[in-house]
Amino acid sequence: MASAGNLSISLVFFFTLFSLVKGHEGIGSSGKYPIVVSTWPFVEAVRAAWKAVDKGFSAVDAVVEGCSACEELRCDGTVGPGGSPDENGETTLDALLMNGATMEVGAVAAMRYVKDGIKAARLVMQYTEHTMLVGDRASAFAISMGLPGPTNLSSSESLEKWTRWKENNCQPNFRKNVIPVDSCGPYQPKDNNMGLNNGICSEPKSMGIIESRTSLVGPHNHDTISMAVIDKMGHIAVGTSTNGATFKIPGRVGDGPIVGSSAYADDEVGACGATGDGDIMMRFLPCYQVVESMRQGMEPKLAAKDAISRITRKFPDFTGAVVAIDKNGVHAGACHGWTFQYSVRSPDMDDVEVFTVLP
Ligand code: SD4
Repeated sequence: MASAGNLSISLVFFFTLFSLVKGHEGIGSSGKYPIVVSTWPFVEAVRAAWKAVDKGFSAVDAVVEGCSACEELRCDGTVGPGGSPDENGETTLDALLMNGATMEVGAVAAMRYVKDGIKAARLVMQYTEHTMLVGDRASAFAISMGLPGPTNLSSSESLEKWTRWKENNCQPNFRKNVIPVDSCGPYQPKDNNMGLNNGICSEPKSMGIIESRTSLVGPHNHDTISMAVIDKMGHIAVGTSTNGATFKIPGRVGDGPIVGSSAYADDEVGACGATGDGDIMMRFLPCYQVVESMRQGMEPKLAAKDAISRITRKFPDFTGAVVAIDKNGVHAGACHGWTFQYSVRSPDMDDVEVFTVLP
């Protein structure tokens, strides 16, 4: 039988949990900063960013703190090392950092052998005139600038997942219009003319309904962290970190490191973070769209919904979400294909609160 002491501990635990995940309607306003907003219930990551920004660190520093915490925790297996094996069983990282005060951006894409995605993105931003480095060269740069590596980014879970996928004849996968020579490839183009139409002009295929990708991209294999912070000075920064899509074709780069797609920030307006089917989302730059719509006067809620509906008009089966925040700390989310949650910490909250957005 539970003692009175145990009962009160259980009640405290229950109410703490409840207050963390109580599921607000998916729109809110602090009207104050500093503020931290992140995709998904990545509560520890938001706490880490909050700790930094509340102490007076810059928005950029706070975003790096928050996203690094998620990489270390391997949030949901889809951030940092040890998740989302590609067709070869390898884990690679995509990350982006943007300073909305200066519009500086640093990004790394398909980075191998280095586990600190967001820190590598910061090195690109701070120590180069470039915006993005990719693949092995991104790894070499990051290591040369002091990050640990080369490191094997696989984990026993990612290798086990990959082994099961191989045993299932490499299904599902991201290939289309190909014939596998063997069950797991190599693959050859089905039409055998390398996609050319023998010099004959043809009508582009109408968009119609695109085949469903939900077996590849869904609630259980897509949980990028995309975080926005407004610091005490009112400066805004955003960052994204992900190990991308599970069983991707080696070399694939998702929306994570694409500025305007997974995240965007402008001190004059606000910021946006995105998560979901990056191969589709990066064609629409949803976060650039959100910020530009807010610049034109749209409320965050409407701007978020509008950005999502621009995608669903063309890809009705798409899965994804955005969270928008204006420069005054008003935030809102919109999603399609899944229930989306995002986390917020602002001065009027005792701890991180999780907001739920229904499709
Ligand atoms: C990607 N957008 O690589 C990322 C994955 C993701 O929520 O967002 N997961 O496609």
